[in-house]
Amino acid sequence: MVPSTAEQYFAFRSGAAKGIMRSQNAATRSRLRSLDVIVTSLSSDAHTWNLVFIQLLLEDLGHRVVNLGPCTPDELIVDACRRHRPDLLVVSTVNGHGYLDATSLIGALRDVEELARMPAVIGGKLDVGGVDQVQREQELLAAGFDAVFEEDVALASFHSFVSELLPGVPSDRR
Ligand code: B12
Repeated sequence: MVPSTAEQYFAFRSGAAKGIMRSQNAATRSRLRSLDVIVTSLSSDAHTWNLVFIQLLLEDLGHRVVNLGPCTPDELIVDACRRHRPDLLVVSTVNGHGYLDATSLIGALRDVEELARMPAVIGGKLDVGGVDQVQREQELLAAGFDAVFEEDVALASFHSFVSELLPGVPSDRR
C-alpha cells in the first residue's frame, strides 16, 4: 500500500505498521535503484515541515536526499544542482507564491546546459486561488518542470513518478 495522505503516511511510520513497512521497504529498494535527490523550497517560502515530510518519504523509499531547507534563493538551488548533479530535483512550496516564484527558478535551471534535462518536479500548495489549477500546471510544465503535484492528494502519483526514474537518466520531456 502506498500512503496517499500525510495522515496515512505518519500512521504508516508509527509502531503498529513498522514490521510491514520494513518488509515493503526492502522489497521496494530491491526493485528500485537509489536516486540522489535534492529537495528544496523557494526563495520566499519559510515553511519547513513540508520539506521534512518529502525528505522522509523519499528516504523511506530508499533514496538519498540533500534538503536545502526553506527560503532558498534561486542561485543557491542552481549551484547545488551543478555541484550534486541529482537524479531528481523536488521543489516543495506551500506559502502560495510557488506558482510565481517557480517560473524564474526553472528558467534559471534550464538555462544551464548540464541541468537542461535534469528531472525536476514541483508540489505543494502552489497558489492562493488566483489561477485555475489546470492552467497553472500547464504553465509550470511549459516553463520546464517535468511534473506538478498539488496538495497531499498527489502523493500517490508522486510515488509512481519517482518509481519510474532511474539514476543518471535525463528527462525525456525536452
Ligand atoms: C506552520 C505554518 C506556518 C509557520 C511555518 C513554520 C515552519 N517552520 O515551517 C509560519 C508561522 C512561519 C507560517 C508563515 C506563513 N504562512 Co503558513 N502555515 C502553517 C500551517 C499552519 C502548517 C504548515 C505545515 O507545517 N504543515 C505540515 C506539512 C507536513 O504539510 P504541508 O505543508 O501541507 O505539505 C503537504 C502537502 O502540501 C504536500 N506537499 C508539499 N510539498 C509537496 C511537494 C511534492 C512534490 C508533493 C508530491 C507533495 C507536497 O505534502 C505534504 C504532506 O501532506 C499551514 C496551514 C495548514 N494547516 O496546512 C499554513 C499555511 C501553509 N500558511 C499560509 C500562509 C499564507 C502563510 C504566510 C504568508 C502568512 C502571513 N501572512 O505571514 C506566512 C508565509 C511565510 C513565508 N515567508 O513563507 C497559508 C498558505 C496559503 C496557500 N498556499 O493557499 C496556509 C495554507 C494557511 C492558510 N490556510 O491560509 N506558516
